[in-house]
Amino acid sequence: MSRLKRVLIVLTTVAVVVGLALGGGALYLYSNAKVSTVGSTEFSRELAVPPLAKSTVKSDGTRLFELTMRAGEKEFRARHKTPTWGFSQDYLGPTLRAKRGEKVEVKVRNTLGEASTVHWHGMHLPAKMDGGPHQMVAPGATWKPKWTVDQPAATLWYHPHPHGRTEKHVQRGLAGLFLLDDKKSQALALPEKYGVDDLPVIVQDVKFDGAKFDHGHGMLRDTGFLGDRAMVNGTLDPYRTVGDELVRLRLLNASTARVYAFGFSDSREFAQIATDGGLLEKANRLDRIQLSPGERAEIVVRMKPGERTVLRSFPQDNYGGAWQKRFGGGDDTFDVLELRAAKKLRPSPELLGRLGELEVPAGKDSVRGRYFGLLTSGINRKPMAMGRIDETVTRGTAETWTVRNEDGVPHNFHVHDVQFRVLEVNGKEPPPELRGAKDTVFVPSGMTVKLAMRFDGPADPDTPYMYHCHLLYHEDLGMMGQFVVVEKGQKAGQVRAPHAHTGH
Ligand SMILES: [Cu+2]
Repeated sequence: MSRLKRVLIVLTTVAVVVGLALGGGALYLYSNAKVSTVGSTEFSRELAVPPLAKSTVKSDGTRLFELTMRAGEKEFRARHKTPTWGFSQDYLGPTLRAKRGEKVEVKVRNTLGEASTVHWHGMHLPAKMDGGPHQMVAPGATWKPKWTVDQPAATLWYHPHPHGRTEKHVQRGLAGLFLLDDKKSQALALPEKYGVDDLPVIVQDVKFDGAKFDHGHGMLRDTGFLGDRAMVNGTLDPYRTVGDELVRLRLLNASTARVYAFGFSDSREFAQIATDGGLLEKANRLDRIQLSPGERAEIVVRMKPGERTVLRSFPQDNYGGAWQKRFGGGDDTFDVLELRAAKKLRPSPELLGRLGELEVPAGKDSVRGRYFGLLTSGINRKPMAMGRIDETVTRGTAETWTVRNEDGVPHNFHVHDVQFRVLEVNGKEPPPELRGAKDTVFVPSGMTVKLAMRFDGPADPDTPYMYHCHLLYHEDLGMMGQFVVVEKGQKAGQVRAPHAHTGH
C-alpha cells in the first residue's frame, strides 16, 4: 500500500468518526431538547392570585399607587428558598387597577442593588412616563410617573426595561398586571369578580438548579431562555377551584422567550373576548390561542359541575423548520393550570352580542408607511443605540408599519405607546384572534405583518418610545429602535444620554 493511500484511509476514518460523533451529539441534543410535562404535573398547589394594589386618591383626584422593587426569597417548592426579585412582595407584583379617565401616579421605589426601570406595557402615555431605558431608576431612588388613563378597558402589565438587562430583571420576578376598566366594559355581563370568576393567569417558564433559578440558555437556543416547567402567578403545579359556570382567564405570556399555544386538555372550545389592548367586537370561538412573550388574551371557558380540565400549551406548527421548532420550544407541551369545578356552580349569563369597540385605525387614513426588517443582529440591520432616533412620527396621524421577519429565528414586535390593528398577515386578512387592538404580535420566520396605528401624542421630540422584539434575549442584544412623536413640521430633537433618577 502506498504511503498516500494509508494517509487517505486514516484521514477518511478520522472524518467518519468525527462526523458520527458530531451527528450523534446533534441527535442527542435534538432529542433532549423536547419537553413535555403532561402526566408529570401534580397540580398540588392552589393557584395564588396577585393581590389588588392598594391606592389612595389625592385631593386633585389622582389615584396614587406605590411599588417597591426589592429582593426577596420564595419557597416555590417545599424546603427550597429561591432568591427572587419582586414589586412590594417576594415575587411578581400586585395588580394595579384604574378606570378610563382617571389620573394615576405610581411611586416607584428601587431598593435593588442596581438601576432598573418600570415600563407600562400597552399603556398610552407621555414618553417621559413610559419607563423605557431612558427612565432609569437608580438604586435607592424613587420615580413618580403620572398620566391620565385614556384608552379602553384592557389587561396591561408592567415590567422593567433597562437596556441590555431586561431578561434578567423580568426572570428574577419583576412583573405585574395593570388592569383598565371603562364604563362600557363594566356594563357588560362578563365574569368580573377578581380572583373568583375573573382570574389573572401570568404564565412563565422556569428551571431550577437546586434552590436557585437556572437562567442558562442551554445549547443552540437562539431564542433565549427556555424553562422545563411552567409556572402561573408564581405557583408551580397550580390548580384552582372555581364556583361559576363561566370563568374568565386573563392570560399573560410573561415568559422571556417561550411562545405558548394555549388550549384545554380535552380540546374544549372557549371564547376569546379580548386581545392585548382590550375587548374584541365580538367573541371568537377557538380551541387554541397562540401567545408570544408580552402578548395577552382574555378567554372565557364554560365549566360543568364537578369536572376538571387542564389549561395546556400544545406544540405549534408555525414555528419554523424542524430545527428551529425543536430548539425554540415549538415541540414542547406544558400542563399549565388545572381548573376544578365545584359540585354546584353559580349560573353565569351567556356571552351574547357586542363586546367592545375597536379604537385602532383601519389603515385607510394612514399618511405614511414604514418598513421594519427583523434580524437578531438589529431591526433594519441597525442594533439599538440609545443616542439615535430611528423614526419620527407626526402627532395626530396614522401610519402603516410593515414588519417582516428576515431571519431563520422566530421574533415578535412590540410598539410602545400605541395599540395597533393587524391589517394583514402574509398579504391576507388576519385570523380572528388577531382582529383586535394589539401592542405585540408574533412574527415567525418568513412572515410579514402590516400594522395600522395612530400616534395621538403628546409630542416630545427629545424623548423616544421603543419598538422591539419582546423575546427579551433579542431585545437585550439590540433588536430595538426608537421613535419620537413630534408636532407637524417639527424635527426630532436630541436624545440625552441615559441618566438614572436620583430624586426622592
Ligand atoms: Cu426576536
